[in-house]
Amino acid sequence: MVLTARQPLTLEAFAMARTGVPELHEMTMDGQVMRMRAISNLALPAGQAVVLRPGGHHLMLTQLQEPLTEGEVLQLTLKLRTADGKVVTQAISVPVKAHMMMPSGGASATTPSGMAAQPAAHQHHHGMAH
Ligand SMILES: [Cu+2]
Repeated sequence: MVLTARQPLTLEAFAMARTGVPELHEMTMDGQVMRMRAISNLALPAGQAVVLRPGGHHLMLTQLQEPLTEGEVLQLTLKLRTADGKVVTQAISVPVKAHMMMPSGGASATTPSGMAAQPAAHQHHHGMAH
């Protein structure tokens, strides 16, 4: 997923209906070992495309109540904070891909929050080793 903010925003949280504990994660290499950790927020500088993907920053969907199926469209709500401290929310749709790692053109959406979202599959099950 590529997020491009028109004004400086901070992604603080997100929500999805079927997810128990949605988390923002980042992955870093620690020597030869890929590590994943939760982060409290992610800066989205104005005009800069921030890529969310496996291996980097991603939205982690944990404690899914049912498995994701290819072709379904997830409805996520992003909680963002503006530079002057206001909270804005943005609904985005993310199509589920078979392998969850394939890039996707996807639909793009722009809302009054000044946020353009280009969804690509980025969510993964919490079964991965980390
Ligand atoms: Cu993760």
